[in-house]
Amino acid sequence: MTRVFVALGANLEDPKTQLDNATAALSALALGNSLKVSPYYRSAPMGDVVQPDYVNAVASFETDLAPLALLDALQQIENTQGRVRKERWGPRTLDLDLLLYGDEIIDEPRLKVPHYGMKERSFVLVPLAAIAPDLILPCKTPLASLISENILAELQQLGIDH
Ligand code: A4P
Ligand code: MG
Repeated sequence: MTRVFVALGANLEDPKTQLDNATAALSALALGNSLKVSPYYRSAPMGDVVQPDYVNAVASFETDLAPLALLDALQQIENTQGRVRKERWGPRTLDLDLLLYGDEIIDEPRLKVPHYGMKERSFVLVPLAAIAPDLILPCKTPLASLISENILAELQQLGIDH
């Protein structure tokens, strides 16, 4: 049994309903009542594609599925909710990214875990902290320090003379 974390994102066709439907589908994958879902957050689109704002969240649950079987299940949920894969970083009805699979580091053609973008994305880190504030990543970095680093990266510190 492994605790996993999944990022949810949607920016087409009533994103909030997409996330409601996705969390209902994830609860069917979760062992017992292990599912936790963060609040939903509105975020400006990352990247250069002009597209609507996103609604983002993070869910966590325990599973007996192996990593690739879990990826298959997540992609099945995306497909059921009308996901059409077109341009990279383009708009989507639902994106489910596997952020963490326990403490495992996975490097396979179809699956890289931890998810490559998670450490730089406030719309992932903040919902993650809402359900797992004390989380430590497999690289041993505490989630809380990643959030501080992200905030600092967005602010430019001036010199000390003032
Ligand atoms: N793949 C490898 N590792 C993973 C993993 N850990 N989880 C492979 C899920 N999939 C993984 O993904 C492409 C392939 O990545 C999959 O077939 C799988 O085998 P995809 O979901 O088909 O394509 P994508 O989502 O367009 O690409 P990608 O790189 O996942 O996009 P991102 O990085 O997820 O960016 N702005 C805001 N504010 N909020 C967002 O949620 N999301 C994106 C998408 C852009 N801008 C955004 C947001
Ligand atoms: Mg994706």
